[in-house]
Amino acid sequence: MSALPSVDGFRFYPGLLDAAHQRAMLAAVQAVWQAAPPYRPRMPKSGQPMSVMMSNAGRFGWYTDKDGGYRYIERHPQTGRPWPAIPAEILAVWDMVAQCPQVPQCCLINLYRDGARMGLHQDRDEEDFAAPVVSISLGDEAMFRLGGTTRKGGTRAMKLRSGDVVVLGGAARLAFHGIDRVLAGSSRLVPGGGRINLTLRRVTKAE
Ligand code: MD6
Ligand code: FE
Repeated sequence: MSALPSVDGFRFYPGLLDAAHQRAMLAAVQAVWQAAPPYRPRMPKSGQPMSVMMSNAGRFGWYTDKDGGYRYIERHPQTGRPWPAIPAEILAVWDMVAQCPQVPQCCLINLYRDGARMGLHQDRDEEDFAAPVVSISLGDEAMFRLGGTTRKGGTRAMKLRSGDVVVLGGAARLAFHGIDRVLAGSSRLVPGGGRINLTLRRVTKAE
């Protein structure tokens, strides 16, 4: 990638996970889905369904619906059960790159199929932005867009491939970002096709 965004605290680890690690990560995600099936969250106010399907692991799960808005909840919205624990192989990636002594409290699992995308947003539903957000991409390639900390100003597009890891920390913790599109059929990792993105984060202030 020639022109990387120069936002302080943005780190890119292309190909950090090799094929064997990607397969292990996929198996871990599939085990989480067994206990916590992916669902389609709805946007606040409009109630419009998101195109991305979601589930979570960890104490807290990110969620949105028409009346409650963006928030963290401690139980799966359909099963009512607590979220499964974050799998060890996923925690290991945080330990490698986060440069943060605390453990992540949420692993949001996004599943992109059938033209799903994600508009430009900031991750700001957490109590504290001191800890970074660590993002792991699996399966089909995607065009990721990264901007600054306001909606004004330029953005950069970069391709995220299976096994790539991105960290938004420091000033980049509140950078705008999104997924413009997923390149369907660019990977054979995910059965049935598609892209999986895992984001690891802290939710509450340090105890
Ligand atoms: C995605 N990623 O890659 C969406 N958030 O599917 C995110 O929304 C994201 O990549 C926070 C930090 C890194 C990310
Ligand atoms: Fe995000």
